[in-house]
Amino acid sequence: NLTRKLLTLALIKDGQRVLLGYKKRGFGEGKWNMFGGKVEKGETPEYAAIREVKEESGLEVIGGVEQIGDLEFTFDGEDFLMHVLVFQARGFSGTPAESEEMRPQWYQIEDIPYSKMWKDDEFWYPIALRGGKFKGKFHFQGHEVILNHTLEEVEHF
Ligand code: 6U4
Ligand code: NA
Ligand code: NA
Repeated sequence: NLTRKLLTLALIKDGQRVLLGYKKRGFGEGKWNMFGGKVEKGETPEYAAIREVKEESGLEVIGGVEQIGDLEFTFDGEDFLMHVLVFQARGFSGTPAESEEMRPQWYQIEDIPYSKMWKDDEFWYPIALRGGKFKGKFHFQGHEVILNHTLEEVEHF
């Protein structure tokens, strides 16, 4: 029986570029990732996603977020499951600013540094980047090897 943790990720897309953050500390340290974190007590996942974007990138989400993904991550030999809801910001304002946790940088879609990211990202980013919605499960050995996974595109959640 796995302990479930609820987390968020937020896609910040502006035309053909996306904002990623280099994670300076914590879970996934040293990897480029979208912005996000744990959903805290009393928060909706949407509110948590917007809060994390502000805290980690300095950007203000405008017009709220829309859910685009539902992912579950498990790790061989570990007793927890990370349930990650992926959202897309409908709009945003401000200029990205480095935080304690993340160093933000815009990437053209064709330059996304998948080799320096979580291995699952290359599976679902392409769906997200063309406006699709998806559901998936990834089982890791350590933080670099996917032992098995499922991924499907969905119409809605
Ligand atoms: P603290 O340091 O407690 O404030 P917090 O920002 O709440 O942390 P954090 O950064 O530890 O949470 O959350 C982990 C982040 O990593 C979440 O946004 C989800 C994301 N994440 C976890 N596994 C991932 C994976 N396999 N692929 C991916 N993102 C993942 O793209
Ligand atoms: Na975080
Ligand atoms: Na955070």
